[in-house]
Amino acid sequence: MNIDSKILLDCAISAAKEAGSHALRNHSRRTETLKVFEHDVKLKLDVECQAIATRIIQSAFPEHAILGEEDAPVSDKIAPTLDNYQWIIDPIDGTVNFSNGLTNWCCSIAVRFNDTLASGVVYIPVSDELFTAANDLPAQRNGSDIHVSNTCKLAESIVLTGLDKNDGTALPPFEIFRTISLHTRKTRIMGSAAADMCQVACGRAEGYYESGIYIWDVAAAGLIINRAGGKSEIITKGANNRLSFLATNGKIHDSLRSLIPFAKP
Ligand code: LIP
Repeated sequence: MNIDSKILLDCAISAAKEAGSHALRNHSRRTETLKVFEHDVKLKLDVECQAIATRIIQSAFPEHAILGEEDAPVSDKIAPTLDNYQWIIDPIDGTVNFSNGLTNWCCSIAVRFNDTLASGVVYIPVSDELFTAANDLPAQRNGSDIHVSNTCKLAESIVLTGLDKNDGTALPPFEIFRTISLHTRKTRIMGSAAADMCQVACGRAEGYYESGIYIWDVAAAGLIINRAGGKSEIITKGANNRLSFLATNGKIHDSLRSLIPFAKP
C-alpha cells in the first residue's frame, strides 16, 4: 500500500465529520424526500452529504474511485483506477431514523486498497462520537483506544441486528431473529448498522448480524471492530454489493455463527 493509512484516515475523518455535521445542522430539512419506497426513503440530505464527503476525498485523492450509497452502480466490481484505491461512503446510515427524528444514525466512510481495508471512520453526530481505525492503527472513540467486551457466553450477550426486506431469495429474517433471540440475553434493532457495530467495537454489545446489508453500511465499522479486538466476516455475498454480515467481540463469534443460515442475501 503506497499511501500511509494515517493520511487516508485523516481525510476520511474530515469527510465524515463534514458530511455528518451538515446533516445535523440541517435537521429541520430531514423530511425533504427525493423518493419514497415501501420500506425506505431517499433524502435530499443523503445526496448533499455524499457530495460533501466526495468533494473532500476527491480534492485530496482525485484519482481514487468512490463507491457511495447514493449513486452506487449495479455491480460490485471495484472501479478501475490508477492505483486501486476505493472509498466507500454511506452519507447517512440509518436514513429512516434520521428522517423521523430518531437519534441513531451516522456517517460511515472507509477506504480500501484492492480488497484490503486501509482506514475506516464512523461519525455519530448526535452524540458527537467519532470511531476510527486503520489497518496499522488501533480502534479509537474520540481519540481514546477502545476494545470489544470480554463476554464469552452467547446467553449473556446483546446482539444487534436488522430485519432486511426479504425479497424471497434469502432465508426468512424473522426466523433468524427468533433463533438469535432465543440464544442471547437481548436482541436489539436500532436501525443503523454502522452505529450498531461501533457499539460492539467499544464493548457496549457483543455482536451484530444482518442477512441483507450493503458494503457501505459495514465496511468502516467492520475494520473498527477488527482493530478493537473483535472479528467481522462476510457470510455470503449477493448481487449489487449486498451481503450477509457478522461481526462480534470474537469470543462469541463461533457460537453466533453456528445459528446463521448460509443463504444468499
Ligand atoms: C440501513 C441500515 C439498517 C439496515 C437497513 C439499511 P441506510 O442503511 O443501516 O441498519 O437494517 O437495511 O440498510 O439505508 O439507512 O443507509
